[in-house]
Parts: sequence; C-alpha cells; structure tokens
Amino acid sequence: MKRIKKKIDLILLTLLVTIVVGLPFGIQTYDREVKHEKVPAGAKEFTLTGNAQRGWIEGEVHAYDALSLWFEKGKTEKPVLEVSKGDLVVLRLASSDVVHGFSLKDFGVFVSDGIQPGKTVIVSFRADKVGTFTFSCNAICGDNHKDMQGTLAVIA
Ligand SMILES: [Cu+2]
Repeated sequence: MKRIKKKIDLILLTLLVTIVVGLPFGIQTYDREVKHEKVPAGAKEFTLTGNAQRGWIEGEVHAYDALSLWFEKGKTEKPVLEVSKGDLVVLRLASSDVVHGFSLKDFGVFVSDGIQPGKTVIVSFRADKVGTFTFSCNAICGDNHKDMQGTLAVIA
C-alpha cells in the first residue's frame, strides 16, 4: 500500500515538474507560431516599440536598451515608415514599459485593448492611398503620451 502511494506521489511530482517547466516553452512556441502565421509573404513589415519616455521606436527594443538609448542620444526622432501604394503593411507593435495603444485612423487601424509589455500585437492593412499619415498611441501612457507619434508615408 505504502509503495503504491509513493509511486503515485512520484508520478504526480513528475507531472507537476513537467507542467511548470514545460508551460513557458509551450506558450513561447505557440506565440511564435501564431505570429508567424499572421504575416503573409510579400508584406511590408515593421516593428514599433512603444516607450513612455521616447515614444515610438522603430525596431524591437527592450526596457533596458530604451533607457540607455535615451541617455546616450536624448530624444529620438519620430519614426517614418515608407511604403508604396498598394503594399500590404504589417506592423508588429510592442511595448518596452507600460501599456500603450495604437491608432492610424486614416486606415481604420485601432488597437483598443492595449499593447502589453512582452506581448506583440500585429495589425495589417492595405496602403491604398498616397500621402503622409500620422499614427499615435491611444492609451494614456505618461507625460509624453501626446508626442508618441510617427508617420506613415505612402508613395505612388
Ligand atoms: Cu503610449
């Protein structure tokens, strides 16, 4: 009887360890696969990282890097994303600190439920008109919230 109980304990412990260790890997793999699936071939892809001090930064930037870049270079330029008319544009939106939002109203693109740190939100749209369009953050994220903007330039 005691032996069986020990065996069950061991099985349960193994199961628990497997779950605790395996879950983060599982989530990571799932995220990567899902992200991968969402980006069609031939799309113009950009990554924007939101930072409460520096606004939108082009590329994937982690909190520590954002901070050191801030001290090294001061305020960064607002990003300008250039695409051609007719392009399918895919934006990977990330945050290096707090919850940000995203809005590009000329193309009907809104992220209303927030861009959480550590999670990437992917939006896509067809750049079907020529011009320069402003995108911004639509979640109040700090003192520099109103400066958290960038430009999408669609050329003919
Ligand atoms: Cu923001």
